[in-house]
Amino acid sequence: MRIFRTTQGIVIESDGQFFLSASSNWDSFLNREDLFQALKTEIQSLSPNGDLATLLSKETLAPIVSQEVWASGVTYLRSREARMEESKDAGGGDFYAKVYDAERPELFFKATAARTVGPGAQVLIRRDSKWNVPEPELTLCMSSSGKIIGYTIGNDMSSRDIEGENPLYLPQAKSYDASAALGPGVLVTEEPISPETVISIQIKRAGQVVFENSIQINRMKRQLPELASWLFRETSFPHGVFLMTGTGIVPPNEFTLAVGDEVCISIEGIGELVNVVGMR
Ligand code: DO4
Ligand code: MG
Repeated sequence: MRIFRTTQGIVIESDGQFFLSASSNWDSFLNREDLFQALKTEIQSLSPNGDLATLLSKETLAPIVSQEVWASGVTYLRSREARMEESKDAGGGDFYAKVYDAERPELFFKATAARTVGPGAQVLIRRDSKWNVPEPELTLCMSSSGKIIGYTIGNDMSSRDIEGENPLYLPQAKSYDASAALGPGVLVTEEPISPETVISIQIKRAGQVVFENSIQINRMKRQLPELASWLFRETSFPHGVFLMTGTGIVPPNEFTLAVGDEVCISIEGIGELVNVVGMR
């Protein structure tokens, strides 16, 4: 099942049928340990409405209201390699090798809802950066009790020159207005997502594909419940939280995003998150 936050209310999709939920409060709707069962029960009392499919293509909002967005880093070998290369002049490369092998993962605060955009909205690159990339990441949706209740697509927009200059600049490289995109909806499953699930990204410039790649989530060094349980150590999330799980796809070093690029990230079972790159 998938759930979508839209301008017209909360839409539940089940087996290709669309239902408008009776609930209008995203925070309380989402933050339920038994979300899958609750959705199954709710749709029994609702009538399917085919018009909602059309609504979804234009009116879907980021699936976030009061939740925070956190992110994991250096969870795939490709991310470890890329960070070590970009920070070699700063002598920071060693940190990335160490965190890849350490028991404690890298976890960082990424964004509030106000700095997160949804499908179709602009993601921004910083004016003071010359090297920017999208990071396509499977994103966990977790309840306040720490349970993984669903999955969405995340784009952890990153300024590689700022991050590479000094690891202490990470918050500036990662967290700024419209630096995070989430959506389109949240996939809610009874069983954990399959490790064979593929994440793909395609970047188009003036209609031409300038970068594309894919990876399976089983290439991740860490387990999803492991990342989830580290996040909840000594930290509470009264409305639940989104956790980006790191990127396994980094474009070659000569690639940087440009204003007007279209970034399309897809994850099997969840859908497609499309955003255009802008600058203020
Ligand atoms: O350590 C820097 C950030 C890593 C990250 O965002 C990733 O691996 O996805
Ligand atoms: Mg990332």
